[in-house]
Amino acid sequence: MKRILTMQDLSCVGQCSLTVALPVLSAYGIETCVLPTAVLSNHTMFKSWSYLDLTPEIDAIFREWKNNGFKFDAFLLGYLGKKELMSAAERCFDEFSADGAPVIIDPVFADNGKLYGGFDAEYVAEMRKLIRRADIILPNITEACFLTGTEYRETHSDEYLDTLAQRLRALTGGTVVITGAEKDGLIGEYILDNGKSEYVLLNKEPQKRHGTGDIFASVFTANYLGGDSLPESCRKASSFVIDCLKTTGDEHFYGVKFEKILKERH
Ligand code: PXL
Repeated sequence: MKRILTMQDLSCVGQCSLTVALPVLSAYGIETCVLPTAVLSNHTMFKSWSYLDLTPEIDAIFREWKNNGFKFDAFLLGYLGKKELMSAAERCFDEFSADGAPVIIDPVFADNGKLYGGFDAEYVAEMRKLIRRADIILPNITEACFLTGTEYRETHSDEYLDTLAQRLRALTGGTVVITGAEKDGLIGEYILDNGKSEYVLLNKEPQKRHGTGDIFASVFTANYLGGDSLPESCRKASSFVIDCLKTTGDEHFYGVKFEKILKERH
């Protein structure tokens, strides 16, 4: 059985980051270890939140992991929150990777053309460096634009997506999976892997909800580590997110009811 380390925040309320990654990865049979980057009362799409930065605890955690000889077979990074955590992430890859452990990074700092609250150009610049360590990156269109200095557009031609993907590829050297790519009224991923590009597209649900990127990243990672191909992992993750959106309805504004879909599928 694979042992993964997922590094992202713990938002006590909000169905995102660790409260998604932990149940999803575990349900797929993966031993899931966590490195919480911060504890928030709730995610930052609510009108206010508290924020405890856990950077000061990282040294102690790493010291004990070293003492106990822990290694991880894969890494999934999501919302880190502070740029200081990027060097912690690099230390983590250096010190705690089992042989050949893939690094999957969802940059998580922006959406809908804008940075999330609390992020700035410096954070983006640090993320640009961190993704050099990734085997696979999972940015949405907005993050892809910030990372590559490309103009944000709501409609995506093949050329636009290809430019974004090639620019990202030049930054990371790894596989690029751009999420939220839209084509012919469908939505999904634009993948650039080893010089080959392809779309994975499904029907678009009209509503947008918070946390769906985190669900996508977790389901994608679970399937990919389970041996599915990149496009198949994307297709399963997108279809999972679409089912979550369908089941959630309009009255639940801050996330999606992924628990029901997870239960049905396991
Ligand atoms: O879903 C991404 C995410 C994760 N964690 C926190 C967030 C967000 C997006 O806003 O605020 C705390």
